Amino acid sequence: MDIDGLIRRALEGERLAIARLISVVEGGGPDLGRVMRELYSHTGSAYTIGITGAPGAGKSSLTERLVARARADGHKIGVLAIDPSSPFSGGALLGDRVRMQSHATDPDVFIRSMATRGHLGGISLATPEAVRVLDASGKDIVFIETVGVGQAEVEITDACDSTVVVVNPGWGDAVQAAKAGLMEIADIFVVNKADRQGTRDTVRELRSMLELSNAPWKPEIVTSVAIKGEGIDELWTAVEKHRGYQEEKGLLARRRRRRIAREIKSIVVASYRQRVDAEAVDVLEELVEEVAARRLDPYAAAARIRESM
Ligand SMILES: Nc1nc2c(ncn2[C@@H]2O[C@H](COP(=O)(O)OP(=O)(O)O)[C@@H](O)[C@H]2O)c(=O)[nH]1
Ligand SMILES: [Mg+2]
Repeated sequence: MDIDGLIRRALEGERLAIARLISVVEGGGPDLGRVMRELYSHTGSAYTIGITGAPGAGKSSLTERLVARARADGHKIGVLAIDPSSPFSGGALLGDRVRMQSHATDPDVFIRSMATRGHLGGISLATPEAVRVLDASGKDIVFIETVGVGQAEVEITDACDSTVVVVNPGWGDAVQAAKAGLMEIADIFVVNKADRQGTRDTVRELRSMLELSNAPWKPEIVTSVAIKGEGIDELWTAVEKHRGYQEEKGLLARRRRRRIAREIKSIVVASYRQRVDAEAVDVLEELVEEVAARRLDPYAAAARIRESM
């Protein structure tokens, strides 16, 4: 199937075409620029919700419930489960896929686990591109599940319209979330596995940490038992409230502009890296000799490469 055909069919919402375009995005191949050019004018209606937290916190279970909740309101849904730690495995998230199977026959739910195969900009560039494919294909809510450890992961979550941070009851979970840098990016906290002991302590702990912040939006704290579907309505309401707040105050537009700026810069950096890798090979070898022999310092060598490009 040629790219134009794929794009046309993806715009009509056809699953197979959507899946294949996301693969194009993951691969970061030569068609990427064209795909983005064709799709971009069809995007802008999807609202993205990041779900992040430690492995096993219940992100997938919550996402599955949220999908059902959002479907009840008639939303069309995309789900991206990001697993940057295993770049070559589609299989790592098999468990997730099995769990998400309750939506498998719903044509208005598209679920996909993602890894960066060859994408130069890494997962932090591939993810917004995949979101655009879903957006252009008519999905108006996109959930992005990612493990909240590591810089790339936090970056991805930070690039969503609303960010939900999942923690579990138990001494120190809130502290761990804070250490991972999740305190700053959380718009909503959910203490999942509230069927376990210590839920109230964790809520209290989160609340006292949040008191230190003087940001205008005070993140809501919700409790849930994802496996029983408890707390899902409250969580969804909290997300919608955050969305409403941002839209009302003009914050969503500002957040998206910041994100666009960051994305453009990442694309430039990625393309420079590609050029340096491709074009500087020969001259690099010579320069290494010069630098090793102390005839040139590394900064001067870098300047020569820049001039030669
Ligand atoms: N007791 C309890 N277990 C849960 C709850 N939510 C999820 N789990 C279980 O926790 C495990 C990890 O859940 P999963 O959704 O895969 O977490 P993820 O790694 O964050 O995506 C699974 O065995 C779930 O069945 C909950 O509210 N209570
Ligand atoms: Mg998961």
